[in-house]
Amino acid sequence: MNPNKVQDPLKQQVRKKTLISFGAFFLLMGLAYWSWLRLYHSATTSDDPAIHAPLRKVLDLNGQLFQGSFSEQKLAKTFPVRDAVKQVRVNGNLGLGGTFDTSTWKLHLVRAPGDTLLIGMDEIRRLPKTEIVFDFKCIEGWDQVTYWAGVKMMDFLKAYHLDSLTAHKYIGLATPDNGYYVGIDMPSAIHPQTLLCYEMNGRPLPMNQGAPLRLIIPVKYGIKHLKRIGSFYFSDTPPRDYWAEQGYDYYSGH
Ligand SMILES: Nc1nc2c(c(=O)[nH]1)N[C@H]1C(S)=C(S)[C@@H](COP(=O)(O)O)O[C@H]1N2
Ligand SMILES: [Mo]
Repeated sequence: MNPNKVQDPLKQQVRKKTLISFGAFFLLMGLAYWSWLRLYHSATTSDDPAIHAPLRKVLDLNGQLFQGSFSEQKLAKTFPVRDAVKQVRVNGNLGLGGTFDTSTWKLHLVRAPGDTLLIGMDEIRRLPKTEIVFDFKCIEGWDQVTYWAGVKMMDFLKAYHLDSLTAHKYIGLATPDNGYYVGIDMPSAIHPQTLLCYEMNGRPLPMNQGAPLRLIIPVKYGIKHLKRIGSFYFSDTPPRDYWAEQGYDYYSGH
């Protein structure tokens, strides 16, 4: 070592720290670039070719967290019948236009592509009847306590030996003219308070409230309570949903 060159221990320490800092900085930059490269070159998902698999995972996790915010057991609050309003608000008439004959109506239940069951109203009325009084909430900001009756979705599916179809991720419903349509995640569809509903305030559903059969799904906002069900099908990908296509939340739970 050159004896003339006096080594200043403080300077040495500063140099060492500077080197470590630079090293750490480049390492992190490298790591960030590598992560980006991996994401960029990762496969896109079959659901949506624009979404790379790792991002899809984050979206799926968000969906699961959202759906996890209620369990099958968690019930919407119910009320005594006397609390229900007598004048029930009518909101939304998409898919309810034109002349419509409830007497010739049949539910088109698509068990699988090309395998559709036609079910009449008298058959549905013969199934066990369930009533519910709950606070119906519309995303427009109003709510009202209303009284409905029909067959529980799960009782209906069991009666037609369709319970195995609940392995699918979604159900899709549409009005007979396909003017209004919704997609429902399976846990909400088979939630114990979800009804295929044919009565309001103890009387058959009025035409503008979905006669002869509508969905009542208390864990969701009003947009999902499709009036005048025409077709009903099962799917593993999210079925088309009228308001989701306009930018509203697909799940619309509360
Ligand atoms: N066929 C059909 N169902 C529908 C709608 C609609 O426009 N068409 N509107 C939805 C909305 S936004 C709400 S708030 C509820 C209102 O139900 P009600 O008219 O029985 O109060 O129906 C839902 N179901
Ligand atoms: Mo609504």
